Amino acid sequence: MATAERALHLPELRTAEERGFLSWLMTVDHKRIGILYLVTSAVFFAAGGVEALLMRTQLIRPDNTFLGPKTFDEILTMHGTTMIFLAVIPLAAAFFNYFMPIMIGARDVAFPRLNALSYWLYLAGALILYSSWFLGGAPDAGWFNYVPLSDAFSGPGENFYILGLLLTGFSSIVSSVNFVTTILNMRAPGMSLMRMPVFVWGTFLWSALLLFSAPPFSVALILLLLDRIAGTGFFVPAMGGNALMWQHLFWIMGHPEVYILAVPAWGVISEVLPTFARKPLFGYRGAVIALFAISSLSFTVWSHHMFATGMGPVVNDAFMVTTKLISLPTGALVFTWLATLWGGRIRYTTAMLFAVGFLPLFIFGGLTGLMLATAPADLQLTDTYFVIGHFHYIAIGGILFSMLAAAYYWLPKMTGRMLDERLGKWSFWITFVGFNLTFFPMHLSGLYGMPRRIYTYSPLLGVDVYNLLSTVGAYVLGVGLLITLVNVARSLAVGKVAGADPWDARTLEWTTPSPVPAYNFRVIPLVRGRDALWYEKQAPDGDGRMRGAEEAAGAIHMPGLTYLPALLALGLLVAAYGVNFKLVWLAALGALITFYSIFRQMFEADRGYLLEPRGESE
Ligand code: HEM
Ligand SMILES: [Cu+2]
Repeated sequence: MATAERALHLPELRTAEERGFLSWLMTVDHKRIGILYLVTSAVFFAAGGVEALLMRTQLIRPDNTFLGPKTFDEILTMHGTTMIFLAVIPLAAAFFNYFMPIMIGARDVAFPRLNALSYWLYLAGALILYSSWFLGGAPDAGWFNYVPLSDAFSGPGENFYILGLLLTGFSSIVSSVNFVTTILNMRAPGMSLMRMPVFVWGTFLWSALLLFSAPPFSVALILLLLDRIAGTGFFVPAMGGNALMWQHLFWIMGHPEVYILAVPAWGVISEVLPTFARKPLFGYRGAVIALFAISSLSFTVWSHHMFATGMGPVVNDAFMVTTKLISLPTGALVFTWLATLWGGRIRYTTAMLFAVGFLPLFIFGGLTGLMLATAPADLQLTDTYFVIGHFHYIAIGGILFSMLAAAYYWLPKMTGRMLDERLGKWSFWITFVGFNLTFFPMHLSGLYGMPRRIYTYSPLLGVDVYNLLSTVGAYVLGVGLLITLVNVARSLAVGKVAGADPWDARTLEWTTPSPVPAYNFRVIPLVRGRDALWYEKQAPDGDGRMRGAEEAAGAIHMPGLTYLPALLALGLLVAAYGVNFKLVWLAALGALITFYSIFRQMFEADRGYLLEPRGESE
């Protein structure tokens, strides 16, 4: 008889391996869905990166003619929209999907089928957006798609923006419901809320932010769609509508969006720093409270993006104050990380380099943010390259760097193979130098008056040298990122085998084999402290390994494969094209597929299957 103590050291089960293309289409395993998210978001990150390089190539010298104004606007819009909605949010979803359930000691998320649906909706939305290049032209009204640039009189591209982002928005809402439910209901015994890793708190708040911000944005998109295809005038002043209302509805999502991108990043930093400083996170409670404070405050600041719209000094000052308030909890977080490093026995692995590199870049981006939050200063700086410099310090220095830290930290767990540290360090340094070379000069060109969203500029402005530096830097940055890509490919082919716990880490995912088996845990673990694995490594009454919360392990129930979520997303994709081209039959066909999938789902009992421990006699 296996006692609870020894239960976790039972041999792993042989699972009927999911193989082949179809199995990816039908999977409901949170880990495989995480991998789908990771690969897809990497592809779109590359697309957004190529778009960025095209823009920088056009801007390398004044009066350049490489890209015309129309193409530049399309590429600019697609770059911003891609990076935010198709690359960085799903990149966070990739790591959340793969690791959050394991970090709380669960076998899957609460609703595995909904989880698959989230991924397919995201992919459908992304395909709609990108198909615009081949169907009459990409959207060109900027990532915030302001009216009147996006109203009924503008080109066909905006429809793709609207329909694509409606689907990715649904995808985010579905994920959020799933993650919140999972975190509240599926934690292993002993995993109280205040023992959860900060990364899991990140998942929770990411979901909460999306739950409150995606619906108003979806409503705004639907209103704009009606303006464009049904002749309503919600945003058309001549018809009694209000153009500025779009900006409010956009930024009530758009500002929290910044934190939707940042909260996962902070979660990663809060896992990587303690592991490689070999200390617990300093001030865990304070960090959780700060995350809650930032997330709630983020809904009170949206109009700081609209200082220049003539709201008047009273309104401007109110939003200036709420914005500056956010810097208090954010500063507290930064001190949490600095104090975690203080006196630690630091190991500078590549993951740690990216996490430590994050700190100065994020702080710098935060400081220029405080400058922009000063309403009268913003009136001078808005719509200049100063803004582009500021938010890329957050978007790349803050967010992308921590996602790279996450990749170097967690990919060995996902693939079972280590990344090469030498290549990793080259990648870090080249990325770090390239990044600063690209974006630091933008603050200066911006202060000298270089407008943003402009396809060319005059030599008389005197910003040639800054633009040259930015473009050279962008290529250096690209090389740095390519090295990581090569590193990943190399690791998949010939990387060192990782083993369960290559970093001597603290949290539950490192108690499972790498890659993690389909059922995650042979026996659900018993959590006895905040850093569950670290606790066992230190505990005088332990043997350094996790204990099980159950008696001997019986069969494990697994959910069955299904094509229904992918089919539902396909239905909505077809319906979206129907709406776009005003083809009633196509929209009806899409609706039919969608409803078929929903009804099948309702009346089909998923019995799943049992994983039996075979040939174990204990
Ligand atoms: C990989 C390196 C990147 C480079 C070289 C780069 C470069 C640029 C450039 C040149 C612009 C155009 C500025 C203008 O004309 O106004 C731009 C705009 C923008 N970028 Fe990036 N970027 C990069 C990564 C990112 C990332 C990771 C994000 C977001 C998470 C991002 C979000 C945006 C947004 C939202 C805009 C504004 C688009 C608009 O005004 O509609 N970028 N970027
Ligand atoms: Cu904002």
